[in-house]
Amino acid sequence: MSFSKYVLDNTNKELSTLENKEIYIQLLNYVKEQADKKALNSDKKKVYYISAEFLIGKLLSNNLINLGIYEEIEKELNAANKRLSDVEEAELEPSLGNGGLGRLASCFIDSISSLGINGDGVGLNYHCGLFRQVFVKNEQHAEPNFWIEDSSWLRDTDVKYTVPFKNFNLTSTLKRIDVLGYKKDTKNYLNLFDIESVDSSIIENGISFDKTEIEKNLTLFLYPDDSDKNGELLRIYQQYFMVSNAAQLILDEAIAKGSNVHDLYEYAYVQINDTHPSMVIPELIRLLTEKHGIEFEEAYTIVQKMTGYTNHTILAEALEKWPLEYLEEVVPHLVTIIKQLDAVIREKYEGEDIQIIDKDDRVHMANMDIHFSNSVNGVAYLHTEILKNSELKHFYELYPEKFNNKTNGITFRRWLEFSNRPLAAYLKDIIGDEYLTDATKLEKLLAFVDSKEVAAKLEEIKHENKLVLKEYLKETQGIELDENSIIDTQIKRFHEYKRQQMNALYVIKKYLDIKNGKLPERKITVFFGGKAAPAYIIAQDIIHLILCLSELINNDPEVNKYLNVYLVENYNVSVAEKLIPATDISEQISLASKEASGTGNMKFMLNGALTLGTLDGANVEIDELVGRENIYIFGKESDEIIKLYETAGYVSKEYYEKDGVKEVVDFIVSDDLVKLGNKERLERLYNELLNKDWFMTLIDFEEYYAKKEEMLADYENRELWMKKVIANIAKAGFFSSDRTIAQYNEDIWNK
Ligand code: RUG
Repeated sequence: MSFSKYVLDNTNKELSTLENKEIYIQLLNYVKEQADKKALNSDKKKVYYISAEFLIGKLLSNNLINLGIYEEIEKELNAANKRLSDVEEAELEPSLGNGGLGRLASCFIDSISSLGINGDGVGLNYHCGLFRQVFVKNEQHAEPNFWIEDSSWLRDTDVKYTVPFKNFNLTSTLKRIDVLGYKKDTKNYLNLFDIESVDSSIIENGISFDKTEIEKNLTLFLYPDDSDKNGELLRIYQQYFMVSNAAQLILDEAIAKGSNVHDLYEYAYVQINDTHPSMVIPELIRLLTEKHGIEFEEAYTIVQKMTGYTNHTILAEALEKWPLEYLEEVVPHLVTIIKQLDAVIREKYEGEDIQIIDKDDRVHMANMDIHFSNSVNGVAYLHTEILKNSELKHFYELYPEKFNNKTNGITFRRWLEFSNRPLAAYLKDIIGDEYLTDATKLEKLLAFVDSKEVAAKLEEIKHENKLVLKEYLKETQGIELDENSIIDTQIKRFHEYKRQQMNALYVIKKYLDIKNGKLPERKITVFFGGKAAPAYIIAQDIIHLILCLSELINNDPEVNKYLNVYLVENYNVSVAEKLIPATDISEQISLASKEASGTGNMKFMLNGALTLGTLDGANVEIDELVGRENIYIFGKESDEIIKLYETAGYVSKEYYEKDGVKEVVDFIVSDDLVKLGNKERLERLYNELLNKDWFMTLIDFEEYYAKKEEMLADYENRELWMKKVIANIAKAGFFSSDRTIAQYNEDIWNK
């Protein structure tokens, strides 16, 4: 039935008479009905991708594309004088994720479904999710981000479990979102556990609330503040709730399919995404022993065969280590199991750094994962090598067979087919549409590297995307973009290792250059986007610096003809979908060795932006694929950086003293800037850069500035630039998450 007919039958109204929000709700129901006709994937073995976050983005268009009805719906809407892009605006973006980790999980469930693999996501249904970012007086403020509406993609189920905590039990409810594969007859689910007693009225100003009221706060926020003990306890409550539900679901589904539990590993595989779901290991063992009467040794052997751990970082602070006494306060029944697992390892292996419980009675979640799973993977080639050769060296020596690399990927359905429709359409014209299911087919584009016609058309598309971004930013953020400027974008969580502060120093240098009469050939617009964790002070200070710079520069008539700087508010998937297709320069400037992979780098390259980056994470693979002539690499390499950390050999002052660096860093505390901002914040950041600079901002600054200048000069050679653009798009196929998932499926889930 056509959509207009569906609308008429359901509302007695013509499509043309409905408001965009009403059309959105009709489309939501229409899609759900189509989804109801699809069977679930049903292979004997099912994959459970457990993750604290799923940064799924809006689902309407993604689902229309995957159902293969996007164009048809667009046509019907146009005929009724409506625009699908306006209807898309009526959907609130789900707030279930934070950054790359959560977006990866979302690309993965899309690819799992698109490849027809039986595999679900499992997580929590946070009502306010990650905070909404607002800027007040050039500072970040956090507000709750309510995103669940009466009509939503969430579906109720009657699945309920009892989750036991030390002092009380909680009953869960399960909500589900359909995960439709690309043009598939089958589907999977994203399972999101929740509690009925959640109560957002306990939120006071901003995002603070009573952290001890677990029955009311458990599923309010993703990553609630954990800077005090109650915050850490709440995280443990959340994590255990997530994995206990997951474990019960896994067992129920396997038993329903005929498992006798001794063979559970033939029915289920659990991918542990980072350490947040690590307690699934002891929880499964607990259920197997206590509920199903299996001996402890057999239980952990079963669990070992059916779990794999993905590491996403080498930063020690992100590898969770829970104090045993906190676990005792929340889940004493799990502590018994964890101690038994610790004893098994202590009996077998010496060496403090590989033990599960350390001498300070902290439980190293990653260590438990590595011992009691059968696969440990990094997320890019370099990252996995660093894990094997340095961070997890002792484990690699024990279990070389467990270690493997799975370079991240992105789904091209969302990051090309939806977010860059003009490019996707043009690619189909010249190389066909096979790239949607076999991304390596993008290489056919290499035949057009020297084509002036293709170059001209791609330039036209970039300009068109800049105009779309311009309209969007004007409406949503009040930003006036100059569509004729070069767009240089750094969008990612705020963290010192990602070095947004180095980019801010570049902006200062450019500002000073312009003031001194050294004018850029063409106007540059620098975009930043991202949130800083509310307890991460220096990251907030970096945001403050950028907002002050933005105010100073954008209001200076001498400068704003040549340079604009914006930090978009509340950066999210929807903003990324507009920014990426319009960008020329992709900033991937982390301190080498620290960015596990990055996935924004892949999205930009696919959308025809050139990378300005260090040899870090997946940049290394981009460099190899496109060749050094098609990428702008600068900075110290990972080996050198790792050595500097080992020898404490970096002294930021030595770099600060160099010509041209001092005046740029000093500008942070100049009168010009301080009068726009908060002196304490700017001084703290300045002192941090001078006296500590743990993530070595200054070590690469000069090279970074020079490389960016080279890039801006190259941009003026349009023929040369467009050749590089074409080469980048053509080589992006490797980074399809379909490839990544096919590798997980073959090497880990069905080994
Ligand atoms: O920082 C990493 C990114 O490099 C990576 O691309 C992404 C997906 O693998 O995961 C990010 N990440 C790591 N997010 N959180 C963590 C540590 O908890």
